[in-house]
Amino acid sequence: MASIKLYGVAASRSFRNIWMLKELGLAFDHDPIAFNDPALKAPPYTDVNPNGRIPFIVVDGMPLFESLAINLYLAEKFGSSVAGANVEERGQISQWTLWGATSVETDLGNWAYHTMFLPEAERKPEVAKQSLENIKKPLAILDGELAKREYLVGNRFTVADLNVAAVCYRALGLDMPDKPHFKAWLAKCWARPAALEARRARGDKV
Ligand SMILES: N[C@@H](CCC(=O)N[C@@H](CS)C(=O)NCC(=O)O)C(=O)O
Repeated sequence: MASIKLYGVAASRSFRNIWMLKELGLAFDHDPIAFNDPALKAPPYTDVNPNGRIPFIVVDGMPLFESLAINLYLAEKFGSSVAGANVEERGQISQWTLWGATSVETDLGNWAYHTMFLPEAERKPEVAKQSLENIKKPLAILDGELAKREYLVGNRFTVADLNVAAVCYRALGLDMPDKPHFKAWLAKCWARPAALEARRARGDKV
């Protein structure tokens, strides 16, 4: 059995990896260090992740950071239908993962920060408005693709769906009647038992 230790409180991007670990049915140790814990910026943590950020993971002695890369690795290492079945599927899985990270994550995060997370005095309505405007186009593209197929790659749930749905977590709270295929896909991904476990780990009442 592999030795797996995940670092990072569940109420952070670490919950993406908790979802994947649960999806794969893997047992793991968990150090729930918080993103604002000063210990994260010093050894021994920086010996494993020099960025001083969470999440990171150590699998059989091999350290890895970047939440979405960790999920790609876990899917490959531990097999199952969530991994790409061939090099074409692996290419498409990388494509969607990088697309999520570059086309959606920053704007959706800024929208959430400036509508929910920052203290009210620090929220900038113009940033929230512009961020929401920016994500309309990529989410419309996703909606269009999901009108043609049930899942992003290979007609089954894969790590591509997991990574993009995880990046789109905050969109669960957005009302988007003009993007029905995206909404239905997002709800379906997040209704998976492993996804619900990950949300409960971060305190969501689901
Ligand atoms: N692209 C990285 C982002 C990592 C990241 O920024 N993590 C946040 C928590 S969700 C963090 O550790 N913030 C603390 C800091 O930046 O000092 C990933 O997906 O893992």
